[in-house]
Amino acid sequence: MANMSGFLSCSIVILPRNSSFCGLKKLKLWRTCQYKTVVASVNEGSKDDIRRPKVQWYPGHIAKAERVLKDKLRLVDVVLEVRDARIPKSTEHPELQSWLGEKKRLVVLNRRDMVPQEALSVWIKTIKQQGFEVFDTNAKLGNGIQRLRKALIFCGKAINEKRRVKGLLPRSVHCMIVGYPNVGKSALINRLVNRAIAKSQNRPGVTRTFQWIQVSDQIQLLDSPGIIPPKLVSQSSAEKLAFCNDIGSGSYDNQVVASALLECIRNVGTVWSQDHCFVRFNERFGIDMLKHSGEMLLEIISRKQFSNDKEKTAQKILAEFRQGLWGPLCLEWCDSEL
Ligand SMILES: Nc1nc2c(ncn2[C@@H]2O[C@H](COP(=O)(O)OP(=O)(O)OP(=O)(O)O)[C@@H](O)[C@H]2O)c(=O)[nH]1
Ligand SMILES: [Mg+2]
Repeated sequence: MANMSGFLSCSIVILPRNSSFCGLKKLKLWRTCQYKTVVASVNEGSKDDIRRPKVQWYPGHIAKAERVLKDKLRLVDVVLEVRDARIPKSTEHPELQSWLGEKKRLVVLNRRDMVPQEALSVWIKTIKQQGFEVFDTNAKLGNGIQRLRKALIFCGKAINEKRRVKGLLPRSVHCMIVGYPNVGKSALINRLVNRAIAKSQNRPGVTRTFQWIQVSDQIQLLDSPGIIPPKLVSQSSAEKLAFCNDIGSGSYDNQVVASALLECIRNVGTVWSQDHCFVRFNERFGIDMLKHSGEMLLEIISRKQFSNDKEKTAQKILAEFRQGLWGPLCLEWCDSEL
């Protein structure tokens, strides 16, 4: 795991006397370098990652879902790609664009309630710069849904205008919802339809079949099972999917992943004004997160509160993070921030 001790112990810098301008410049440069190091380690993981057991998940039902999804794409006008706002980079399917070709792709950053506004704004700006229309939603409570609905109706109008020119009758816009498992695809559909029509539960792999859902006479949605690439982009991304419960729990070791999560949070909390998480963590477990490595934190909490049961401790840590009990946290930053 990235060793942050150097960064932390150096966070107080003594500037030489009467060199305020030059010193400040140096400090800024030094901070930028540290920032880059931390962001790189958060996004890419460190060399030490290779020492940890690999997280890999590609069950048969996902392989099948990918095949069907490619086939169903012929039937849709628009694709709504749902990502987890806590890890927008790790929940972007690397092959999606090549499957879509010229088809319209809208990006939804869901779980907006689970990340700080600052992080959300930066991600929205970055994805917009990549040429996509972006929507931020909370599919659990329904925030941001109205804007999305309007955008889909707008897409439908453009399609029907082309149909009218060709002498065809108008029809509803056909939109497929795609994304990694457990990012909130079905919850989003339920919000768009205003009733619980698609099965939505807090575990990956709930939706197993493709299901057409008529939202109104203007919009028809296709719910789809979560997909992930056969080989995950990097171990750092794979671990983040595990932190966020976006891949099957059978594919990783809870203790390894919980330690890695704590290490990751030690990094992101330090850099991106997300340090409320340290206070919350201290309130809950009575430990200063910055004083120990992720592995040590797991060890200490297990000793102090769980009679040395490290598995139970790991499950508790993962559950608390996934419930958002340490406050809003975005676990990855965009490269454009570097
Ligand atoms: N806090 C929060 N929870 C959400 C949000 N959207 C969805 N959820 C919850 O996340 C869990 C997963 O949602 P689903 O809609 O089943 O996710 P999915 O992408 O359809 O998952 P699969 O069908 O397994 O691929 C559910 O418990 C939802 O209530 C959100 O914006 N914020
Ligand atoms: Mg689903």
